[in-house]
Amino acid sequence: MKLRKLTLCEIHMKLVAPFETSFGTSDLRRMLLVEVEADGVAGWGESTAGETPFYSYETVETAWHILRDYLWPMVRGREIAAAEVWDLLAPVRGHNMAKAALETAIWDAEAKQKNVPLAELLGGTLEQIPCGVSIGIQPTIEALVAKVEKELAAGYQRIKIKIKPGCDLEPVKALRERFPRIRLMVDANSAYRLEDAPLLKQLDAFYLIMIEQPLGWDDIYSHAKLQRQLETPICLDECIHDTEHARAAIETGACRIINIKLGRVGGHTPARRMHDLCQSKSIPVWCGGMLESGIGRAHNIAMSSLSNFSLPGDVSASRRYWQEDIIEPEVEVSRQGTIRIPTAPGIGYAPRIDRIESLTRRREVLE
Ligand code: OSB
Ligand code: MG
Repeated sequence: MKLRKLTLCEIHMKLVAPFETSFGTSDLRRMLLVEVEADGVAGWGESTAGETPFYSYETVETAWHILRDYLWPMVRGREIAAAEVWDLLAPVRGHNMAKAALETAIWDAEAKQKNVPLAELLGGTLEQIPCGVSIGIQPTIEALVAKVEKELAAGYQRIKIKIKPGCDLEPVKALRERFPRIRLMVDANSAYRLEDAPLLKQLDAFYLIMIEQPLGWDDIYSHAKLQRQLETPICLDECIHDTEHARAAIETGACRIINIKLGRVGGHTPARRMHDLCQSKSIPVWCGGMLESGIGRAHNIAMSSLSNFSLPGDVSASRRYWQEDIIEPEVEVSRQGTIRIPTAPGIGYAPRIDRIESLTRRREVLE
């Protein structure tokens, strides 16, 4: 495919409810969408960079700069296949969210050009994927219990709650008393230190399926020390930016599960390599979420069709995030808590161009 044009577009969308994590609260999302034109076919991608540099160092601003000034010039006008893009972008260190926006858009374009679903082009074999939900920190235990009740009634297969120091043992204990049998996990987003091991050890009493990223965002070594002290499996998110990090974490025993996010690892090619490595080492993976619009969500669904995505991901219905999404149809979850992999070509959900235009605050066309 020859890549001819890249459109960067920043949209603003308000979440149906604010989402609180240990690093802050998200309410109005700023999202960078990209549309690539390859031989007359449009492919869409989303950078999951946030408004602030608190989950990772990337933001909408850095992603825009890196895409316009470095990544697009590396591929512009070239005749390439989607599977070659990741390696071409290698001279830029890091900035995986910026890379993923472009790389995933090119995969969408290639799948559309070949008239196959993206999941199939990636080698995915699952026809439907198991879904969980990620619930932000709630003002009260009652509010939390009510939220969990609602998500379980909707069919979701596992519940993840966000924790932070001072808001950890109590909510977990309350949920375990109320829901003794559900698949429950917590995500600390790097809010603890190795010295907190005795506190984290107390979580073992609640047979969580995992504790996600308790320690430093870039600190695999301390997680290895912590995992030796815990029965609960550690799942790494923030720490794992590429396949070599995954290998280091697995071989040092820093985690027993890995959360794969397209933005954090840089796109479908690196995500698939990480998936394959984990599979060869019997480490299950699941697809993380970044409060994406329908475009990013559709890419998450396609990626989750790979066979080692055996645990429910943070990929849930559009309506949990948005009054109205930017894709048609919206993402829906069955009563069994699954999403069916779409069969239409590419990401399989059509971008609603008029709606995207009305949400756009900034746009730049690069040729
Ligand atoms: O750590 O998984 C995370 C949202 C923003 C940043 C980081 C994380 C999250 C979530 C939300 O947990 C997952 C979702 O999209 O529902
Ligand atoms: Mg996480």
